[in-house]
Amino acid sequence: MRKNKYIFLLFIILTFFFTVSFKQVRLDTHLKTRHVPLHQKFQSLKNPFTRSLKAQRYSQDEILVKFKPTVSSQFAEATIAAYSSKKIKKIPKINIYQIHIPKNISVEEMLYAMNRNPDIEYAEPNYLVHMTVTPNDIYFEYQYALYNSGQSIGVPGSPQGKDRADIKATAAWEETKGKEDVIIAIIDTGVDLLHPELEKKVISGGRDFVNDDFDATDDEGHGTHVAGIAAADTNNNEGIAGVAWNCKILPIKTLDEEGDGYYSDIIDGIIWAADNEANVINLSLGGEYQAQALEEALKYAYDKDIVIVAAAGNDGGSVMYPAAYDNYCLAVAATDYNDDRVTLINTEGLQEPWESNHGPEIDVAAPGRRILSCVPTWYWGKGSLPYAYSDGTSASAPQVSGLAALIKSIKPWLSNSEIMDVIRYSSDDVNSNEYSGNDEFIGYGRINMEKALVPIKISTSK
Ligand SMILES: [Ca+2]
Ligand SMILES: [Ca+2]
Ligand SMILES: [Ca+2]
Ligand SMILES: [Ca+2]
Repeated sequence: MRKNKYIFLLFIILTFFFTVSFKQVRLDTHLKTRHVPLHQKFQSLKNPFTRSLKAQRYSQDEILVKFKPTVSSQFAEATIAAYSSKKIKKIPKINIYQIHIPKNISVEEMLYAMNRNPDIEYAEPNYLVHMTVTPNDIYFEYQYALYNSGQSIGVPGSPQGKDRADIKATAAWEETKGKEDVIIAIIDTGVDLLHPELEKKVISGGRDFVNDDFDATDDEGHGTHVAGIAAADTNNNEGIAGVAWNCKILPIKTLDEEGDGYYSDIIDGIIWAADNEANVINLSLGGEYQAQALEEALKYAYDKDIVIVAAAGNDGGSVMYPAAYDNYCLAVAATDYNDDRVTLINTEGLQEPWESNHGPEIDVAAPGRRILSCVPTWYWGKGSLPYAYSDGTSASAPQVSGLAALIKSIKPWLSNSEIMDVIRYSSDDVNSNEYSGNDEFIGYGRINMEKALVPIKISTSK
């Protein structure tokens, strides 16, 4: 048997990575009706949402000018004309002129000139206002990891999260929702190819190294959950939002129906992903042991410019393999809805308390507590919706994979190592009180999609 030569290699125990089994948490049909008013309420939240202004994004032929209070309107308008500009309108009450500047001068030059005029209080660009992007997926409000307004995490009675302890997805989606030619390989238990949130996202039936066929259908559930987090069909009025709205999924089954697998299958999966145009590889799995063959497979994929993201593990011990391969992987730890690292202390009282693994190999963290995503349509049986909450660094890693795919979409010229650095250096050092800077618990910090994707951002004045 092919596996014999790898007999010395050890099992990868998937349960390390989703220590807490799926929680249905009443995402069943009776909740559906309750969702209608919530959905409407969510939509109406659009207007007061945080708005952002981008320094590089302002009108190229209009500016706003305020004259000193001693200046008459007549004189103000004559001054505007003297700059070969035209009044568009005067904004009443605050006496600000919106003006059109001539073609032969740039906004910057005009602002420079006008701001030196003693009759003018100030002149500034006419910035564009962007609303943060709120997808219409009906369970988006339960996805605190993407946008946390301090809402109750899940069903009523569940804990309250901290305002904006999230990965800033909505602001990042202004910048990009991803390109269809960017592919995330999900090396896992497979993916439910017929799931309403995934069927349009998978580029093929993928590859199944457990049963040696070309149909990577998920017979366990884990891979479907991971795939949904990274790139569920988004803004389709259904289910959840994925991090990478438009990027595609390449399903690769290397873990069996129990969630276990041989290193040999993981190795096959990594190489197959690398040979089948994956841009990002997500590995929400791991084993305790180093293996040179595994490292070589990672190198093979890395040398093909692929970003490799791996979960750190959930047993509170040292970082597992492959995540611990510093040269090739982004190792992802788990935080919660308060931006705290997941530990045995803050999961006390759970059926299965767990802790995010730690060590110098950790690069970044992402939320891993009560993460809502897809499960196979057969999972709960008839009459229930195919979504579930789950816990673990397995749920953290695909958020990072989704972010890597978005960066690749908008900046295809960046190398894998550059993308990995962008993810590291744009993250928020949310434990700086205790561990300033890069540390072995959350690495550089909880990822911040907005900082990773939006080049310059000026907040609206308070
Ligand atoms: Ca199969
Ligand atoms: Ca959706
Ligand atoms: Ca590392
Ligand atoms: Ca830190």
